Parts: sequence; C-alpha cells; structure tokens
Amino acid sequence: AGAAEGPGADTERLWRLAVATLDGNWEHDHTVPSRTLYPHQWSWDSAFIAVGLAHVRPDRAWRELESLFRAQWADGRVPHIVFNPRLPVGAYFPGPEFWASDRADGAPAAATSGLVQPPVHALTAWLAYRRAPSDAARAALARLYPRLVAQQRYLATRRDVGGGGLACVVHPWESGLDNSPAWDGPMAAVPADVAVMRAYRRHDTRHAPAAHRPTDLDYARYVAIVAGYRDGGYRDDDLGRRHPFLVECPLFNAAAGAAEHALARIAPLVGADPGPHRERAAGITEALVRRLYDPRTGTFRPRDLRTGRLVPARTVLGLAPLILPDLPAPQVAAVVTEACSARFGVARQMDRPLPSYDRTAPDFEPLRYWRGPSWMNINWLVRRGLLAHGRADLADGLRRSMLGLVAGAGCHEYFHPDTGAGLGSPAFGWTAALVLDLLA
Ligand code: 2M8
Repeated sequence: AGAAEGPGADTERLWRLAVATLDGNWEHDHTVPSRTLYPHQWSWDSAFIAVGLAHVRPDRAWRELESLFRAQWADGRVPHIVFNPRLPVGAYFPGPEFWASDRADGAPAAATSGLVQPPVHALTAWLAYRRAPSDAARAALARLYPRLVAQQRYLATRRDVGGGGLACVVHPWESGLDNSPAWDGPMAAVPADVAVMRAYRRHDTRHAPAAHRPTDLDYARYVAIVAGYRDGGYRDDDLGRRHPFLVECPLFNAAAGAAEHALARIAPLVGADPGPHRERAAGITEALVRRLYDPRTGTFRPRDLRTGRLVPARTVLGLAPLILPDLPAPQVAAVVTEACSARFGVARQMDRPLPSYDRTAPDFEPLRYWRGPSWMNINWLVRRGLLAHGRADLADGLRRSMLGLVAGAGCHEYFHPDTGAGLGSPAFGWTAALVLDLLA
C-alpha cells in the first residue's frame, strides 16, 4: 500500500485514524483495548498503547501505565485486567464478581483479575520515555521503577515453579495468546465441563463471530482454571502439586528478559544500580536457551511443566526470543530461519502477513483468533527483534506488511493472514498505538 512509501496522503490518513482510535478508546485514566469486546483495562494492551501515546499524548502514556500499576498486588503481580467500576455488571465475562479479588490477600482496592500477562511494561516504559523525555516523564519513570522491579521479582520468585530460572504461566490468558495451538496439549489435560460453561453467558461472541473466537470447550477450561486458582486465594505456593496448567512460554520469558534490559537502562535515570538488572537479564537468556530451545528443530517452544516436555506446535511465540539483545548467535540464526520459512514467511518483500501459527500446519485456522490470524503486537515485537540483530532488511519488510494491513482494513484487532481482511474489534487500541510507532 502507498502508506509504506513514506510521508504522503496515506501516511497522514493512517496517522489520523490511529490517533482518533486511541482518543475514542481513552477512558478517564486508561485506554480500553476495545469499547465493545474489552471495555476494561488490560495489562499488556496498556503497555503497547503507552508506546503509541508517547508520540501524540505523552502525559497520557504515563497515566496509562500508572493507572495499571496502581492496581498492582502486594506480592508484585500486575493483574491482567483492572475493572472499571463505572461499567455495568455483564460488560465483560468473566467480570469482577467471578474473579472476586476483594476476597484475596494482598489485592488492591480496585477489582482486578488474579492473573498476569507478558511483562512488556518496562520495555515500553523505556521506549515511551526515550520518545518523549521530560522532567514529568522522568518523574513518572521514577515512580514506576520500584513497581516494575516488584513485577519482575514476583515472576522470578513466585512463578519459577520449574526451578530452572524461568517464570511459568498458570493460564492461557497469561500468555496473551489465549487459544494458541501451543496450549492444545497442556489444555487437553484440564478437566472441564462445557455444560457448566453454558450456565454462564459469554460476552465475546455477542461482539465477534463465534468462528473467530475460542470455542466453548476452551472457555469451559479457562473458567475452570481460574476457579481453582481463585479458590486457592490466587496463592502460588505449591502450584506444581495442585494447579492443572503450568507452562514456560518463550514469549513471556523473552518479555521478562527484555524487561531486565530495559530496567538496566532506566536504573541510572532514577538513581538505581543497573548491575543487578544486567545479571538477571543474562540469567533469563541463558535459561531460555537451556530450557526452551530445541536444537533438533532449531525452535523455541513452550515447556509443559506437567509432562516436562516441549510442546510440538510451532507458533509465533517461538520467534519472540529475538527481542533479547543478548540472544546467542546460533539461536538468532535459527529463529531468523524459522521466521523466514514457509511457516511464517518473513521476507524483505512479504507477499502475506506474519501469521500467529505455522501456516503449513494442517490445523492452521485463518479466522480463529490466535490460531492463524496476524496480530500487530507480535509483528511489532518480531520487528524490534530483527532490528536488534542487524536484520533491518527483514524488519523493513515486516513494517511495510504491517502498514499495508492497517491501510487496507483499518485498526482492527487481528487480520486474515491471507487476505488481510480485518477481524475482531474494528477499533483496537494496540493496533492504533503501534501503527503510530511505525509511522513516527
Ligand atoms: C484477549 O484476551 C482476553 C482475555 O484476557 C479475551 O479474550 O477476552 C487476548 O488477545 C489478550 O492478549 C488481550 O490482552 C486481551 C485484550 O485485548 O484480549
């Protein structure tokens, strides 16, 4: 599309569309991912959105992150949803009454979920600061710093269930890629009753076609895993013995590593020592390679802690370790090979967008959410990884592909990986934010 050619009418149009989308989704102190599908505040959405806001409304970038971190729990976990008390009951399922955070120790005053999401916040806070440095931005960064450190500490201590230096996710929602084929194996072991699920009313399928969303069986398991965790007070001790879903995810841990690298940059600005962050970053990269890299296939894949095995599915999660600046050369080469293979099709000149799943797999589903469609946040992370490892040529191909998607379909939540048609929410926060970052 013309937008890829640099400044011009199309660039101007995309810029205005993205700003209008962010403005339309702004809600007193945060941005909703979508007014219809996700009307509350989501954790990693807010992180990506802050990057875009830094280009146009820097004060809002900091309000976005600070409102999220105000809902941090005493143990350091940053909840994946902060509920807006002004919305009616039933605005989203599962809502605050289901999560019942008010009955859990260490929960904040606001109603929240008890799960987390990939910790991309330190990275995006750093990028937001670099984009628009000011005294106010530095003061916000100084307020956030101890909270970002506590977020990392929670993951490194309470969530290292495998004991090998990586954090595990206890629910597919924590991965951010809810129904990725990566979770099919681990999810199959979770007992769930679809009849019980049907006693609830799903909210998502009122706003998006059911064929573009997770299935009822997926939801039955999502709800069952939350119910068990909630009934244990969202405590993390003894998870290995009692929790049905425990997975080490390459994207989640790459985000945690990138967070330590970012904190090492932030620390001197706020009078803290970067040394410990550098050490922890190195430790996470080493653990990722040791535990999640499979030299036989040359891929990073999640490890199911219940079986001890790497999951077989080759998903876009495996490309995420590229965001680590200290990823060793053999793994960089392997990930780039995987990205450029027919499975993912990254190229200088891309004929189709980057999918969320191996497009050669028999169960590739071009319409169903994280089982095939293309997503802007993942594209953005992979592009950053390519830039970090000297592949500006491929990063540029990805950038043009991303801009082409939004130029053709608008700020959709996700895109058909063959036709580029817009799917899910039509006015989606992180798509708008990350487009601004690409255009700036
Ligand atoms: C999706 O997840 C929520 C549950 O957290 C849902 O399906 O209702 C995912 O795409 C997730 O990555 C994202 O943060 C969230 C809000 O955009 O929606």
